[in-house]
Amino acid sequence: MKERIIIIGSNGQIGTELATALRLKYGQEHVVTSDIKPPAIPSPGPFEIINVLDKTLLKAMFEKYQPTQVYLLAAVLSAVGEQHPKMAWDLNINGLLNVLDLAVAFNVSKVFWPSSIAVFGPHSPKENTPQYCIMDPNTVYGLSKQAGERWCEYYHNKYGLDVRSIRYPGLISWKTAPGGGTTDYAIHIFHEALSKGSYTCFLSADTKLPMLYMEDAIQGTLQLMEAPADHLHIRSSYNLTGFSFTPATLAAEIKNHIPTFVLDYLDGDPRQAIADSWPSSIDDQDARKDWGWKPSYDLAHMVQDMLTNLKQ
Ligand code: AKB
Repeated sequence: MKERIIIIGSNGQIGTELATALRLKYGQEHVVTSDIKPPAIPSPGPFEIINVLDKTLLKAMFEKYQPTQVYLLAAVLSAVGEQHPKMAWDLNINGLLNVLDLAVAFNVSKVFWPSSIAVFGPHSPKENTPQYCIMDPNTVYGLSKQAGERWCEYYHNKYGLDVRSIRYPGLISWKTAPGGGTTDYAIHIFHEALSKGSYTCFLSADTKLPMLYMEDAIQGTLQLMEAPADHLHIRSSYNLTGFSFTPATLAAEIKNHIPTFVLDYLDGDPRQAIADSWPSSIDDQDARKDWGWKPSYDLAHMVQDMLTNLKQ
């Protein structure tokens, strides 16, 4: 069967790179990208302007393309979510419900929806956070991702919808800017290390968070979407990680390439409290067992790749 794929929210950090990978795999015309605005750099292949909260237009897009797979990436992230809590809840939850309903109505074969380490909270175990544990998220983004996971599992159990999901940690990439999250510092630091030789970090030196290089995130997402359905025993969302680091360890690694690099820290940023409520490291053994997840980048390899690409 020829796949017909729709990506909703394709202009963002994940969408931009996922669209390229899916077009390479399935062919340009088989992947429709969509967002609320045209992309800054137009890419070849079909594109639609869509707001996932506009049910009428969304349904028209499903009617037009009759998708076999849908990737819903439109979301408000953690830091911006705290500034606009109701808007974040509305987009993250009602956008998801609109897509799940249409996916059932149009017999879509597979749906992908990203969750996040933000589903965990201050009472979740900090190190090697397991798939199942206490989850008490205290950001609107985390609340919406946790509720979204419950909805995904519900649609799978109740309507047989093949919905698949990953709890992404912080994603590090050089092609597209991050979109208003707490882990964004781990990208800004590279840009400023190269342009100014210094960076002021909004998280403290010892704030350890789980992270993943975008190339691995895209490979992992494709791997999960290709896995046989009966191998997947988690229909909420899979824990996933690459490696964990603090701003201080990241800076030390950058200094191996730019010895004069200077990192200092800003006190009192609201993103610190968000980071403090999240895990420091993640246990992703279910993803490894069920669909063969294995990241290929470690911290040193990621830093080298980021600097090489951003220099060009
Ligand atoms: C954020 O910082 O909000 C995101 C995430 C970890 O989901 N990058």
